[in-house]
Amino acid sequence: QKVSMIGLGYIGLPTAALIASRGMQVLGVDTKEEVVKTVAAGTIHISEPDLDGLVSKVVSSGALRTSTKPEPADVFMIAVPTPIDRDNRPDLSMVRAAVDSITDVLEPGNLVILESTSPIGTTEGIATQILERRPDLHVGANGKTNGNGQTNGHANSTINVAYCPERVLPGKILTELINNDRCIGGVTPACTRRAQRFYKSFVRGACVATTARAAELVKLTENAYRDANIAFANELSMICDRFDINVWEVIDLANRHPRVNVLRPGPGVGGHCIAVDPWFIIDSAPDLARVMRMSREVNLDKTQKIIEQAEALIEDHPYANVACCGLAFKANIDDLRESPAMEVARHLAAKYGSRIKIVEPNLRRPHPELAALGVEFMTIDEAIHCCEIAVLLVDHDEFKMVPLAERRHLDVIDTRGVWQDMPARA
Ligand code: SAJ
Repeated sequence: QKVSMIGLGYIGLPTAALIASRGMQVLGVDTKEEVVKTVAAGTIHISEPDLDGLVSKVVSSGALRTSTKPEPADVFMIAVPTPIDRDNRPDLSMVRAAVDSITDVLEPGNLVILESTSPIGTTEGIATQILERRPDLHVGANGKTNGNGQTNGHANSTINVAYCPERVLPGKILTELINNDRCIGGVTPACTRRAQRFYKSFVRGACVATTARAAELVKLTENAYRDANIAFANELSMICDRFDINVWEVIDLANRHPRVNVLRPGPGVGGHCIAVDPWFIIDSAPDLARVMRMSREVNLDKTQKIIEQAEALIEDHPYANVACCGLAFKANIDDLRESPAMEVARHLAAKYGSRIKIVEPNLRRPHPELAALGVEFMTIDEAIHCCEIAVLLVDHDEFKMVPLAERRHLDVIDTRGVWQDMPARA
């Protein structure tokens, strides 16, 4: 089979490389010339364990090629960004452009799969968009189909359109791509069956059939559910703060109940999924998605609360240097997207300038985001020695390993509960 992957980002590139390693001919398509050139040279532009070796192997064997323009293929997979705009409304312009780019090369029998996180109805919209420009085609109609998923009557003009969300965790993408269960929803049952057969050729997890609309909502539900659970923990941390109760102890004790599992509070929720996806549901049903909206608001408020706490502590110590420990959106990665830690650091750096020292052990210099902060970047050991205040923003392993004796002198705001052995602040 020939596969065209539209979008060579965090999901598209690993998926393209994995499929290529399973004996399929893959064309990776990206509008960015630089990405196309980087991958064509067998190298990668994102950081993900083991991906460099796999890409280099499939490029040198010829199984993965790249281009800025799609070519005819059997399967077209779309994995482009679906961000939200300033009003928290989904921006589907990249999906629409991707569909436009493949419409002219589509041939009967082709399968078009959307993997990008998308609002309910997007996949049906893709089918409509294609048919508007290609009235010669039909989308796998319900009814009797032959062995190829093609509907009798339109056997020579049928294409299939389906949605199959990615659900992989950054840092474990290659393993999770193979082992995670997938939910697959076609715009018709025939489309679902065709897409299911495709995924079964490289996925070890179950490939469960559903409708396109349900599959779209499944993906959004997973991340909205996690956002709501984190919001509960963050809300609890703010309540504990008001009553001067240790939130980590409360959670630890409450979680001893067999049916309670409170997640961990933090400086807010980051990453390109959990902080974004709930808005897709809220935008579709603003009158009904009340818990989801409130959860988003609580998690955003939590970042502001940490900024206020840090400011109050810094104002109390006018000559103190301040270590901002961690910038990534979660532990042991270098990803700064939507990172609440970055937001706190940016704010403090703008207000207190050279008094702020930044520690992010997972980022190599030079990094444009760091340069933009305009403050000194140092190791955790250096920061601890030159600072009197520490704002711990990410639970990186490097921070967990600092012994109490070395940080006893610090005034700490510990947003992740990593340094709970510190004596209480006066
Ligand atoms: N966080 C907390 N407290 C917790 C757990 C997480 O504050 O107890 C914060 C993290 O620090 C981080 C944010 O939440 O800022 C998100 O981190 P995460 O590890 O929960 O999730 P992501 O964004 O790395 O990946 C999620 C995953 N979704 C779910 O777990 C439901 C992943 O499976 C998805 O594939 C991914 O989103 C995606 O691409 O949608």
